[in-house]
Amino acid sequence: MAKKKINVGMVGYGFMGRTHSNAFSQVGHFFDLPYQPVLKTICARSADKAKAFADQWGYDSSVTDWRRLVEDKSIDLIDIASPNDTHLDIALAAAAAGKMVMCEKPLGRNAAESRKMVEAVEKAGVPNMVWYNYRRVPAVTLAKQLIDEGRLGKIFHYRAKFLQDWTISKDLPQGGQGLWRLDVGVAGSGVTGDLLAHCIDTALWLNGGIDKVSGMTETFIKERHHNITGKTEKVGIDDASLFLARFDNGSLASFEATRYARGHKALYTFEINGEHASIFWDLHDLHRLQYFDHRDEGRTRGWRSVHITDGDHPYMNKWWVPGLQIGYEHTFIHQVADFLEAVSGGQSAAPTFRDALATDLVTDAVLKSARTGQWENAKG
Ligand code: SOE
Repeated sequence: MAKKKINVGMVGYGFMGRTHSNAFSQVGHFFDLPYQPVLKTICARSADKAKAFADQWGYDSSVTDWRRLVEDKSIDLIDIASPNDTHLDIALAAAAAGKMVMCEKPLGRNAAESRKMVEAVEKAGVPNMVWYNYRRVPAVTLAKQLIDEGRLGKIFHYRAKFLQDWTISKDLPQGGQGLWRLDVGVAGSGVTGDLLAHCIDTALWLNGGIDKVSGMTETFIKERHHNITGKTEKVGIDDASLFLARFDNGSLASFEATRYARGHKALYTFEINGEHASIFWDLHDLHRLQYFDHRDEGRTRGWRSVHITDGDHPYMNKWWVPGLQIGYEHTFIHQVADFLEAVSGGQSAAPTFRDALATDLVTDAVLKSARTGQWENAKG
């Protein structure tokens, strides 16, 4: 049976424009879905770059103003993969035009922006989703299944970190393509919104709501050359951000993110300790889930390193044969697959804009706590 086409208008052609475009292109090859995404129009500020991206990825056309996507009646879905300061206006206009909306994380530069976006998509009743892709690493999805089945028992501890090292040089400028993450006006915050947000999204999904946080941030390099203004300017982002948290289920947590951990490129790890069992996961070894179960027979009890490549592991029956790994880009493909499945039932797929607002409320609370030195409410 012919599949119904979903015409995609993509805003942004950077790292995330590529991961999303790849996901839309690949999903129909591996997942049997009622819908087939079509790469219709790419939008980027530079006409040449937009055209080159369209040619490379197979978009039908390119434009330089995202409003053209919103006005285009043939476009069903607008995907926002442009810098954080563009998310709000595009999402509001797309929802008002009745388009489905997907948005790269973090949803807003702060929770106030995210709240407006949630109101817009809910008022319009349009399917929506935010690209917190790590939920769809098969090992992470398996962790969710094990927790939901009660295998860990009561959870005592949640520990997460996301470490990078790419901004240590004081000569690295802020602002502009590739470096807007260092410009607070564009990004909203530093590692809190960029990296901790991933850890928080996963944590809220796996372990439930966060009640209170106590945070600490630091900006190690105070001034940097600004690529747009051409001047040396104060750095407004947090370079490192750490916080303690209490979850609603009574568990205690610690979170850490930094771009100053020399030797680490994208070391996202989490460990969860429960009454009966513990789980550990590491993005650098993403196809493995470490699992310890105290109920195992004592003489052979120990940490198991489960290779998440078998057909009964989440998503893996869509890929190769048991034992063969998949990687980072597949998490985005899984996300599109789940979204299209949800859309066929008139639903959104998680994390929805509302789910992502919950993450932004936590990141806002962490930044506030870092300023006040107090524990802060993480639910707004
Ligand atoms: C930052 O370097 C970054 O690209 C984040 O923006 C992504 O969300 C993360 O997945 C990898 O690191």
